[in-house]
Amino acid sequence: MWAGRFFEAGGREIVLDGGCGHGVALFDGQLTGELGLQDARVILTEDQEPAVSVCAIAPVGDTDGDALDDVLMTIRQPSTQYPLLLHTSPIEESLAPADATAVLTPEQPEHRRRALASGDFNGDGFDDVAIGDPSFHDEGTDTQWHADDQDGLVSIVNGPLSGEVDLTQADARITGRRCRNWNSDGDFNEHASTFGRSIAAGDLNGDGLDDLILGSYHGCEFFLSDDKWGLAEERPGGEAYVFFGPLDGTLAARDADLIFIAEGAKEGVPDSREVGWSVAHAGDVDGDGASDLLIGATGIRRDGFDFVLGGAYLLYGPLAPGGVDLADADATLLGEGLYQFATTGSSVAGAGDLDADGFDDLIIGAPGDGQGGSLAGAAFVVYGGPGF
Ligand SMILES: [Ca+2]
Ligand SMILES: [Ca+2]
Ligand SMILES: [Ca+2]
Ligand SMILES: [Ca+2]
Repeated sequence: MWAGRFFEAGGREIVLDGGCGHGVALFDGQLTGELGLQDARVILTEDQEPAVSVCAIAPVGDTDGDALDDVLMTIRQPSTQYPLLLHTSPIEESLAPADATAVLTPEQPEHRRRALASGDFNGDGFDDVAIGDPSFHDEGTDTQWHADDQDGLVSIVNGPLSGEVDLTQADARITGRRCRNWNSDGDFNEHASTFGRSIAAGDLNGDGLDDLILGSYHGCEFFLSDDKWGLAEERPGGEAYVFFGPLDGTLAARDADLIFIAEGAKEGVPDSREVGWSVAHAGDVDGDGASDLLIGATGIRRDGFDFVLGGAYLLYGPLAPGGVDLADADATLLGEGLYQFATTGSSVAGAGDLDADGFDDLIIGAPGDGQGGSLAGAAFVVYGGPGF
């Protein structure tokens, strides 16, 4: 479910996303009482378009410069390909594929789960789109040492967009690397990095250009550096990355301007904290005028306890380029109670200034939290202030 401005200036609308196969509906924002699909302003369901199924939808900011939000959605076609459709505003009548402004074909279109975000990375006034594919994998040509393999992909395409867009021709392309550790038999264990599982955007360094925030909760770019082959622990701690705009050309995760690593990663033995399960531009939480950053980590444990609570790391800007050990985060916000696998931090967001005290506030999701009943889930609002 999302909110955005899709129809006209000044309004605010709500998008209901039923998940893959259940369609999507856009409602006006000023509605009350019990409503049905018949009350939606625009819908797309399989009744209307039996050949396609909507899988994911997100507002992607204003890619065409008319001050209204646009809609990007992943659809499944009968060929089990999952292209992305961009509908630019105003979205008056139809979300049907035939009415899309642009059709984006991913590099590996058979993958269904993609992370979407938008921001104006190049500062031309049109929002640009970032598309993460954590399942992307390309073995490269060095099949023995895997020095050139790519695992997880984020494609950035600059707005405005129209017609057929082939994401092999994206304006910028960032890849992660598969996590491997060699065993004593000369063989290796491996697992996907999940690079691009989470994406967010915002201006973190205050230069007026939006910056790209990425998460890779199984990432091991840092401690699997080339001089540490063979020493790597099997459980990577996860990583988060920030690339300052503008974004151009071919980049790797380790080209990031900022890399956030799990506690212990410097020593090659990170705790498996699932850093970067979610990421967010937090707004200005401490009120110093600089943007702050929130990184969800569903694998954080409470000191002295075995169970996994999850939580989030808060980092106050301005952030100088370089590597940041999350042991040095300005605040670690832990889940509450004693709930194994509370998965606190599976979603994080800047909430704006909810209590109107001049400090931006945070919201952190915990779908496994048990305080309201087994697996009832919870969301925590954390009010900003002059510092934790
Ligand atoms: Ca732009
Ligand atoms: Ca910036
Ligand atoms: Ca701040
Ligand atoms: Ca506040």
